Amino acid sequence: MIPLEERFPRPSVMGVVNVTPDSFSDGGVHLDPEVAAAAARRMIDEGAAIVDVGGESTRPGSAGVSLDEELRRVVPVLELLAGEVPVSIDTAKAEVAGRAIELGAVMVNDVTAFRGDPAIADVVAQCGAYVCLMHMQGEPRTMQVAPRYDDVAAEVAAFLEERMRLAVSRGVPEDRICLDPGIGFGKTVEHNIELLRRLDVLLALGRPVLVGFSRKSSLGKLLGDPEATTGPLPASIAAAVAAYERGATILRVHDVREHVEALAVARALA
Ligand code: HH2
Repeated sequence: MIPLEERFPRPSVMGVVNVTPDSFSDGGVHLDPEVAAAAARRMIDEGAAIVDVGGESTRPGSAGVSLDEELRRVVPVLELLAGEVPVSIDTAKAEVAGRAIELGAVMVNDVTAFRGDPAIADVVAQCGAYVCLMHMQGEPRTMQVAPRYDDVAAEVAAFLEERMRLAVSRGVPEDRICLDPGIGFGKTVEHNIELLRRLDVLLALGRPVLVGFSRKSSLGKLLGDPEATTGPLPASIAAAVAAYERGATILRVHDVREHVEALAVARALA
């Protein structure tokens, strides 16, 4: 298996396909497996390097779903994609990750960085998948109540370094790992901004960085609405281009075509 940085050169776009009724920006849109699979294929046609299929919302306040329900949502989509499309499975459950890899997924995107279900490390190691390890302070149900850090960039980097060491000790080769600051996961607007400004602190860990700022509420708040729960497309594109220019490799986005076009120009001008 080639290193992640060769398989996903900078910048690569990851398209988001949430097979959920309650995701913060696209809940219910892709609940029908046919619709979800068609969206995934369209995203690849539009230039995404990979699509991230998820059956559990991690929006602020969400409580999680059962294993059976998560499998019921994502398995039909993966069956329809039939291994013809590069897929990342957005899950914290070992069983979902294993089933998804059997059905052709090449990456496991675990927003708990192997804390939710430690057995997921063995699945990733044994099946030879790529993995994204993400930082989150707290858990989705409560993470936005009062996020607090002394030095957000240093603390996020220390956490990701520890999780990466653990993954390697469990048999996951380092060159299959990418790291994610977890924009909006137990972070205020200011924390998210600082993480992007100081992305070099994460890059110093030596692994490709994935950033998911697309549609997140911090963007709407930055534009002046303190009650915003989402952010608009132009703001998402600006954040993705800024993240790319600061060194991010994979940009996780909902609106693939627009981001691919913006990043192609940013790359040409870099
Ligand atoms: N953000 C979300 C979900 N998964 N995974 C990674 N690695 N990085 C992220 O920033 C990230 C993620 C939240 O976005 P979305 O999937 O659109 O919403 P929801 O969790 O409500 O389904």
